[in-house]
Amino acid sequence: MSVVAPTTRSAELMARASGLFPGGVSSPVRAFRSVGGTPRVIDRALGARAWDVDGNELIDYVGSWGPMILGHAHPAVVEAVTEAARRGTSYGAPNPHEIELGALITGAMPSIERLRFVSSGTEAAMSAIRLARAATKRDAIVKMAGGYHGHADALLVEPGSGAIGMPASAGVTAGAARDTLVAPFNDLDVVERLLATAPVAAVIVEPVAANMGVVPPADGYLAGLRELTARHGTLLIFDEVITGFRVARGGAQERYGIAPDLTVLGKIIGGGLPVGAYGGRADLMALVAPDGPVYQAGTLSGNPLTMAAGAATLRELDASAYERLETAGASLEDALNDAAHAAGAVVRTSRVGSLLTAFLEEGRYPAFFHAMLDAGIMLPPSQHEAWFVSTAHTNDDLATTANAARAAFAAPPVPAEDR
Ligand code: HOZ
Repeated sequence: MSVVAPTTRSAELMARASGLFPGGVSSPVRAFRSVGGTPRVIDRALGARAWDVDGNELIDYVGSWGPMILGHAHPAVVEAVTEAARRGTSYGAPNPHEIELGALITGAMPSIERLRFVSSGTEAAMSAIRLARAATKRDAIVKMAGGYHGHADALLVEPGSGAIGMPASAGVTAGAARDTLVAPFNDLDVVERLLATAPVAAVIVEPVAANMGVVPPADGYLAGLRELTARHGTLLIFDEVITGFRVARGGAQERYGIAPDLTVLGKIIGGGLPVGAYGGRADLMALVAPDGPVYQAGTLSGNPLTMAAGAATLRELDASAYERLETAGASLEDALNDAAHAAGAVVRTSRVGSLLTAFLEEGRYPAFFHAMLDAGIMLPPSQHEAWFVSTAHTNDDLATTANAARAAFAAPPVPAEDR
């Protein structure tokens, strides 16, 4: 007999939240609009688990949308943040933690010769585009349909994540969108045509698309982008906000062996605190203020808590961590495929390392999602987001997840009006 967990306290808090925040949330996808129902309000999290305010224990594959690669409240991260906080939370001046984190990043990603810390992936992508435009003296950029690079105006054209399916956000002016050209992901022909017809400052791409569900690059795609951009004097920007330190220590650029001109980072490098960074070739980064004319600044950029949390996280991510992430991701994918087969469900899994999506038949994700949640498994509340496996997920957690999936894959679809 399955017992549906009480969620009264979550419902009460969400009722209050909806009077305070649009959708009751601080970021749209958390509002459960694409799966229906009421979000769980989270009280605390430890390792691979989160507990909602009603005391329900959940195995967590959201992982704060990527940063929690070591699981929640990892002792080394908690200690680093606590120690840093005792020394003050922000100085508006250089601090040793940012120097350590900067060196850890450049050590892992050789294409990043210099970098600048900011406070979110949005800020990092926006700044990288500004830099590319200044360096090339060109206005146009190319992004991929369903590619998500945060919510700067020029990048909210055919975006992914919570805005997937929108041509652009309301409030983005025609002027801001005019210079953004769009190509389908994994289609080199369209990129080639765009670069041949207009002077393009940069091609920005998630090297593994992870905001339309996980979609790996086709063989030769990233190499093709590298070759085409080099041929046309266009910069290649990898948005590794999700893939950086996730699909390999050196990110997708290490995994696929392609060096971009500029890289955008976020998530893991902040250890669960707000962060972003952009960096790349030294000659390009020399254009950033105060060395050069491209202005960009931030009160909380490089703040010591984030930098300490990020450095502590990266120090833990050794070769054995990546081996574990790879095996755990692969065994979860295999178990999900077996569960789907046993349930007679049509499911296509897509995975790169510890990043995966189970694509269900059209309209079936909401029922699957809720059946999993009722069984104590917290998945992203959208078919178009990635699941994140951490080093804290045990083999038992993965087996529990697969068992739950076996029943959940068979859940009847929720009618659209009930979502
Ligand atoms: N844009 C994030 C997913 N791709 C969601 C962030 C959040 O809601 O926390």
